[in-house]
Amino acid sequence: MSGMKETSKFISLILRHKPETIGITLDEHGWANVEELIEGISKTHPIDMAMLEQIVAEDEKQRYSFNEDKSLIRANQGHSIPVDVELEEATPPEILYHGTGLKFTESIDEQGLIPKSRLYVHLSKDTDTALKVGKRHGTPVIYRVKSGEMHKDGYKFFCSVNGVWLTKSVPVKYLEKM
Ligand code: HQG
Repeated sequence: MSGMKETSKFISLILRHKPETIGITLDEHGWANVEELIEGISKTHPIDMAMLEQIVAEDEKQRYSFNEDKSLIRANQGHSIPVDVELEEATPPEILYHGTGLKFTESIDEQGLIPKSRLYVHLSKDTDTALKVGKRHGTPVIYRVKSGEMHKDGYKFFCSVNGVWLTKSVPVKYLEKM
């Protein structure tokens, strides 16, 4: 991994899962203080404001956002710690996709999709993205999610500012293995 890629991965860990690793905290909306973040990260990873700005701007999934004056930064989604990133509730497309690993399918076919360590189940707009997500867990399997029907039945959906669809859980009856 290049220096910058590794620093970016570390930032994701801090802003989504373990801010305590560098002795910082996130506020209720998931914001970290940029100065504190840079100071904490720089103890183990190369980072300065210019590099942080580049990471935020060039991240291929647009994982992070600054506030207006760039004094605060947060991850747009993907958290395991309970923060409210002010997700926008939205009407999902009729079908969304979920990529997972073959090893999880027996359990999913029994229980449906649950968020596991994260706050939400992550859903993808297209099968290409779902395939990439699934490959992170070994042999990929894609489920088609009847999100339109779920929404009609009263389930809430959110779309993060970087375009990831999120929902609390998906019962088996809305799932179809592809
Ligand atoms: C599975 C990455 C057993 C679920 C990606 C998944 C995504 C079950 C795994 C984002 C289950 C959790 C999230 C059940 C769900 N029984 N297993 N009942 N229900 N699972 O990593 O969706 O690069 O927490 O299928 O691109 O893989 O980090 O979630 O396989 O958008 O920005 O439990 O993370 O984005 O794994 O990935 P994860 P995910 P970043």
